[in-house]
Amino acid sequence: MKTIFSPDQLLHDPANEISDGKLVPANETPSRAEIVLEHLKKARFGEVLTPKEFSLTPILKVHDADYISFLQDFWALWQAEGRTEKEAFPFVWPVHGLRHDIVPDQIDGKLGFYSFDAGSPMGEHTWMAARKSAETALTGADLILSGDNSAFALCRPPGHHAHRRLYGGYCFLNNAAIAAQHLRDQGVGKVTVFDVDYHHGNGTQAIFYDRADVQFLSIHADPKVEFPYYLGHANERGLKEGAGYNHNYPLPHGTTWDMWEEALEEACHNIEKFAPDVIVISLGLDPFENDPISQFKLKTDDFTKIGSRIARLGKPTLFVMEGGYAVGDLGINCTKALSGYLDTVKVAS
Ligand code: OKP
Ligand code: ZN
Repeated sequence: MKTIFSPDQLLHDPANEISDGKLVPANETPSRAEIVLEHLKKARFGEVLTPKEFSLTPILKVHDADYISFLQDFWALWQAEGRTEKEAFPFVWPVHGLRHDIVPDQIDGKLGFYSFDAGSPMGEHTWMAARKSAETALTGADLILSGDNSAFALCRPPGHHAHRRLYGGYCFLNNAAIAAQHLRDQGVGKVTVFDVDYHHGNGTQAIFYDRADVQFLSIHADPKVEFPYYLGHANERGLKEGAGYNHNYPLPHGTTWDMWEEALEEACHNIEKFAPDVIVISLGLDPFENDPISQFKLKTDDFTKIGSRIARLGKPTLFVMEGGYAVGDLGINCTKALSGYLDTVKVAS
């Protein structure tokens, strides 16, 4: 299995995030990607490629043009306003009852207009890193299109919380959605996006909610008690043509492998019924028991089992990295998921 990664993805390097009423050290750091890379190399896992360059076209299939312009222009606007802080946070949002049909000119108005949380620091190089992260996912999709049975897009910053025109949850461009859409546009008939991150993939769900050509499934902490709070309930099943193609498996804090596996089996059953041509896995490693911001209890060897079960679906599979913040264990957990997949594929063929 080839890995795709660009060192430019490390340029987004926030010092702090807002959490629990204060500025705390950022969780979504460049070291996350570095440790994964290090472990994959140590395990002689396979070639590591740098992503190809893409025009903005495949990104604009998923995100609105004005949102992309905002991400591109953000740093210049921030500086033009005379701000000297290295990171920006929104603090006012056009929620219920406020207008969201007029985009403000001023940077604070724009930050709130294009975000859904205050927990996602944006800095000088965020756009560059996010774009490279998306191109990493796109390159992975191209490997699948050219016949590779699997690929690992070492995406960072992550993507699954990003909506068409909203950033949040450390996510700016929805890498998995961009890859899935690219697969469709290059002629793949049906794509499944299966999100195993601890947090609900609200952005991916919203992007494909009214579509029958892209199935979305997510196993995550119950939004009643966990971020992103306002999406990810079991009764969200899709709209219009997409009715029946969205599946959420919210689980309580403290969930261990036994409960997680039950949801995994149900999800796999629904994937088999859908019979996708390609599967995109939003690979979050944060269901891990020692993750600093998560409250599931999966162990390192459980990631092997996840990879193995995914392999038994028997479809070309693109792994796209999402969350996972126990940096010391992230490399091993990620490697276990991918080798669990590969070892099972090898036995089967
Ligand atoms: C991104 B991904 C903790 C604040 C958590 C948002 C978490 C985003 C997770 N006090 N803020 O899904 O791993
Ligand atoms: Zn997560």
